Amino acid sequence: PTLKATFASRSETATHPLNAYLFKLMDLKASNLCLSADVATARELLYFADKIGPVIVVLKTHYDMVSGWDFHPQTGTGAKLASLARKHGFLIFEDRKFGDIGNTVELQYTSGAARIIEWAHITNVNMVPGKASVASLSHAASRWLQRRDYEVKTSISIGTPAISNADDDSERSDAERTDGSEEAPLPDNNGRKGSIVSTTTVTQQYEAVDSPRLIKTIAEGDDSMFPGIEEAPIERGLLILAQMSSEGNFMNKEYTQACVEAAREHKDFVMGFISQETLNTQPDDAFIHMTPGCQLPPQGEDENAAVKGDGKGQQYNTPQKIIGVAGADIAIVGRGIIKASDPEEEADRYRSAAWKAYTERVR
Ligand code: BMP
Repeated sequence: PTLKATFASRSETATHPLNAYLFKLMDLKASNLCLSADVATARELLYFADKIGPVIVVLKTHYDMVSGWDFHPQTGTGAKLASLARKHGFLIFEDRKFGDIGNTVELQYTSGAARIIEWAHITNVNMVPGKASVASLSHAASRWLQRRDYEVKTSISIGTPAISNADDDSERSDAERTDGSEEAPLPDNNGRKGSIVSTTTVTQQYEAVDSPRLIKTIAEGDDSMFPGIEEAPIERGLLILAQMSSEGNFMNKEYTQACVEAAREHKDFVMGFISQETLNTQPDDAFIHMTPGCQLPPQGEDENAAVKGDGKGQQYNTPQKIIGVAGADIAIVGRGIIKASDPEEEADRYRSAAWKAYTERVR
């Protein structure tokens, strides 16, 4: 039912606020391209986010392959990505593929060092353990939103005690320093502020950090926000991994159908699917579909010629096949862009091919 509908019209009828935003962004940027930023260092990740940001609508991350990821909630890699997302106009999608019992995925989503929920607008789930994992992630997201609302209403001040250990140390007289080193000491029971009590306080204050305000802080004085669109809504969204691009995967029709059912049961949280084709079959299905396993033949060759796999199980289709024939909405491209000799130019070649497939589809 959505094959002929334009992204602009789907923005109007979307049930999920992030879909409404994303479809509008796609229309505005003339882009249905997602960059899969599969790089080994945080430096490269931020480099690509900044360079390719202008031509994409989603930046997909695998934070767990990135070394040098800075976990600081206010100044770390997640916060920097969020700031770039605002500047260039794209959503951040952490391709975490949660796949465990409900209680575990809730904790993995909201806590730990990475605190994915704080910086990723979108994440995804591998529904093998059952539908409960979707319900649990949804529950975790609404609790997170409630806590944020509460914090905004009561305006808890954030403060910076977590990073003020170094300052505390510098306030001490040299005689008090143990070894004269520049390093801030870890909190311990002997330190002036390093008691167990203050460690707990620091943890609580980390808990109180909320990303929209921190994004604003980072972006303050930065008027280069992507023009024509407001900041992304604070809501969080989920994609269900319903089909895979890899050879011999075990996601059969029945499994895919169960994913669709789970999505329909959680429309307020599930934006859509990672799939190889559109899965919107009922009149009121309004899901978005993002498809990996996408490459173009080398420049100068027939744009619609078949592309070989990567020899490690990955299979590729062209944007024309993915968007034009299979009816997906967003093409996800990793190495096709990242490994190109000119990634910026290549990203625009992908954007243009995927957009052409879309415009021809809705014509
Ligand atoms: P590439 O374009 O370099 O092949 O990268 C594809 C990206 O999409 C990888 O990050 C991979 O983890 C992801 N992916 C995929 O390839 N197939 C799927 O079915 C689901 C994925 O998330």
